[in-house]
Parts: sequence; structure tokens; C-alpha cells
Amino acid sequence: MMKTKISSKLLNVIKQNKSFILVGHINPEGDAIGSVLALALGLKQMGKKEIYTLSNDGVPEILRFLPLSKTIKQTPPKKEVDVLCIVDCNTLERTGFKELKAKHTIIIDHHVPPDDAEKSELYRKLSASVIDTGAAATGILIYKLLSALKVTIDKNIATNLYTALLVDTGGFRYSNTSPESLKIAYHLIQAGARPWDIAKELFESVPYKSMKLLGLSLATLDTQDGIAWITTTADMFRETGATAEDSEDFVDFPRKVKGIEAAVFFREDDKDVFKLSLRSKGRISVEKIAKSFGGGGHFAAAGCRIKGPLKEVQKKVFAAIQEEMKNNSRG
Ligand SMILES: [Mn+2]
Repeated sequence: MMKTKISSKLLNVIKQNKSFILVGHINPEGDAIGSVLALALGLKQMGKKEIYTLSNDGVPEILRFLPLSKTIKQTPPKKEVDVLCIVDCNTLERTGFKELKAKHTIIIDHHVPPDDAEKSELYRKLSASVIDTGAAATGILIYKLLSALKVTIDKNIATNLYTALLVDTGGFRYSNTSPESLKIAYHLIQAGARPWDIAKELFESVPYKSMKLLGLSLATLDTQDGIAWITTTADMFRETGATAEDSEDFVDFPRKVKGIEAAVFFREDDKDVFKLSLRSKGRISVEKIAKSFGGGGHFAAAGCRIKGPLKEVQKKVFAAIQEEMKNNSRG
């Protein structure tokens, strides 16, 4: 078992206070929403009366099956609360809110904080935190925190946490699928989480228009020199009535192609304006490539925006990927 340090300071800040804001990150997914909701349910069980759950972008349709998801608000309370809990992110900027008023601030997260974090006002004011970059999901940290608080993991908490875990491990496929994540999943299923019911909501409930859009986009699949890519044009969006949200996971499809190192999804947002999603199968850093075009992300998943006709955009980005592959084979 990975050792996550849950300090008595953190436990005390939670035990000794009454009112809480729980907030995840912008453009939220299952780990952010599931972790916020599980923590809210745990605090409720402890008898806390005033809990505000926030998500700047609301709750994506696909996550509205989660217990308590209807309670999530997009606007913070006017009054100052005792404790602000920042969950599945570690800066105020990532929450999407400019100001959240609280006497204490705590962070529960598994992302790497920015280099200059220590200097920020948020970190100077921090009462306690648990930032464990080795945790597969923030849901795992919430599980450990609730256990340390002697909260009973009931069916609703388990459903939220299992969802968090399932999303961040890519359905228990990514490299963060460990004895620990599976052991906690085992406990969550024992506590009442229903794997098929949850997987069905997350992975088997694609809107029809999104599937039609995927069909048109997949027809553009092409591959060259270790790169596979697909393109979704503005015309395809028009034809199907789908929106950008419907193409959220499209880059996963070129990534499935055997023998490639990198996958790219080109989404036409405007005439000669493309949003790119980049994926690596583990050898090259697509974060570096995205960064060189003004974007960012992680080693294996990144994104950027490039202007120009499609052919030129592709030429530029493929050249950058080739360069990265070359550098990598030399190193
Ligand atoms: Mn996460």
C-alpha cells in the first residue's frame, strides 16, 4: 500500500469546523465531481450542517447519475465559511473561481503543484493539505481521509469514489492501475458500488449525435511515420448537430492503432482554427510538443490550438512530433 500522509492537522481542521465549501476544477470529470460529492456525503454523515459543493462548469451530463450531483452549484455562497476544500486541483485558478471566502483552506489532490506555488497567497494561507502525486485518483485520497475520519463508506459514497477511480485509471487500464487502486475498488464494491451500472453510465451512454460524429471523423483516419490522426470539421458538427463536448474522447481512437507512437485529433473550431489533442503511447512527451505551440498538458496527454489551413497545421505538428521521436531515439 502506498503511504499517504493524512496529518492530524488536516483531520482537526475538518473535525473542529462547521461550514465547508468543496470545489473541484474547471471542465470537471469523474474524479473531480466524484471526490467532491463523496467528501460532502462524508461530512454530512459527521453531522456537518453547512456544506456547499461547487463546480464552475456545473456537472457534465454523463456524471448526473452520481448520488447528490444535483446539489452542486455554480455560484459560491456570499458568506464566509469555515473551511474551503480544493479538490483534484491545487490552485485557485484551476477552480475557475476568483475568490472563495473561508477562514481555513485545505487542498486534497494528486497533481503536481506549479513551480511557483509556494509563493502564492493560497499556499501561504494553507491550513493543511494532502497532495500525493503517486495516488491514482483524488478519490483514493478522499477514501483514506474519510476512513481516517471514521466515516462509514456507504453505497452513495462508494458509487462516487468508484467513479473517480474508474475514470482516472481509464477503466483500470492505465499504468496507475495498482494493487492499491484495485484493493480500494474491491472495498468500494463491497460497500455497494455497482461496477456495471457505473461503467454503463460512463462508457456505454454515448449520445447518438456524438456517435454519428465519430463515424464521420473516423473515416478521416490516416497514419504516417508512427503517427495516427483523425479530423472533425465544422461541417461534420453542422451535419450531426453535435458539439465540441461530443468529441471529448475522439483522440482515443487514433491512439488505438497498433504500432504508432503518437495520436492527434484535429478539431476545426473556426475557419482555419484548429484545436489539437495529442496522445503518446509512452515513449515521447506530447506535452513538449503542445508547449511549443503555446499549449500544455501532461507527458502522455496534451493539447494546443493552431491557426492556419488544415494541411499546413498538420505539416507543422507532424514535423514537431518527428523531431521529438528522433531526439528520443538518440537519447
Ligand atoms: Mn484526478
